[in-house]
Amino acid sequence: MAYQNLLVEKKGAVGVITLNRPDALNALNKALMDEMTLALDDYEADDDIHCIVITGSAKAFAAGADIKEMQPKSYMDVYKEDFITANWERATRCRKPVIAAVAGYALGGGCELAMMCDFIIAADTAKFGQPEIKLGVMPGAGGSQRLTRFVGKSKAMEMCLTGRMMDAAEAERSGLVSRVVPAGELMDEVLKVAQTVADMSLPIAMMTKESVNRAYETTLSEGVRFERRLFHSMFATEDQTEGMAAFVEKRQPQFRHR
Ligand code: CO8
Repeated sequence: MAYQNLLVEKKGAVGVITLNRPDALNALNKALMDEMTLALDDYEADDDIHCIVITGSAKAFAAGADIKEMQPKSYMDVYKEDFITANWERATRCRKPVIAAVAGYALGGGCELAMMCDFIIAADTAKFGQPEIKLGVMPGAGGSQRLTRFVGKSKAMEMCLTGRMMDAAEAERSGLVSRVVPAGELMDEVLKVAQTVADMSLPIAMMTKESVNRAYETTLSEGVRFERRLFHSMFATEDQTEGMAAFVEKRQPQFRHR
């Protein structure tokens, strides 16, 4: 399917989605987010895709929600249309692993979108921020919650109250991104990582992300119980049989994703 605001490309078992509104630094408008929903639906339904990458341009992953689109809206508009929730959280409902590859600005809704992914790999040019307060609003797509869980209260509070940006090194130190790579190598590195994930058993990877995500939703003892039940269920998969047999037989596993 051809999109107006995205580029989609399959690289083996990795489905790449590139935000593509260069004139607006990939500002996230309704049309783009509607397309993102469709693209994620497509990759989720595609048995050949085992991992998804969301990325932007060298200058901007995304400079936030589209301010020009938001500006004329009234309270009644945003309340009635339940602005944001309709399609903004699609990335959080992905069952397949999703990696954000961030170069340049990831601000406001852009930072929030990156944080909805399973992990973030950043170029050394990346800049993260929740500058909404400068517009007379606050984060609205999970930023005040997810940023706080990533970097802790003090830093999240400072960023949300001042709108200051965090560079890639600070983002890595604070646990917002899994690692930082030179800008010119971002996509090569991310695709390598994505391919590594894609080579694992897909159902096991899906259960693993479900379990890690559970850590954000529940108590430690319930999370550990949830993990154990999923762990037990893995012994009903062909891929567990194959993975352990391959280790014992000193060969590479041939996962069949079932
Ligand atoms: N929305 C709309 N257009 C944008 C946005 C944006 N968020 N960001 C940049 N643009 C446009 C600019 O207006 C400009 O367009 P034009 O050429 O037509 O004037 C073009 O992109 C290039 O931008 P700049 O000339 O400003 O580029 P600079 O390199 O000088 O500056 C910055 C880059 C610092 C990133 C600057 O563009 C900026 O501050 N952008 C706004 C950042 C921001 O405030 N983001 C938060 C937005 S609010 C938000 O995200 C709320 C999320 C809640 C969820 C919403 C769900 C729908």
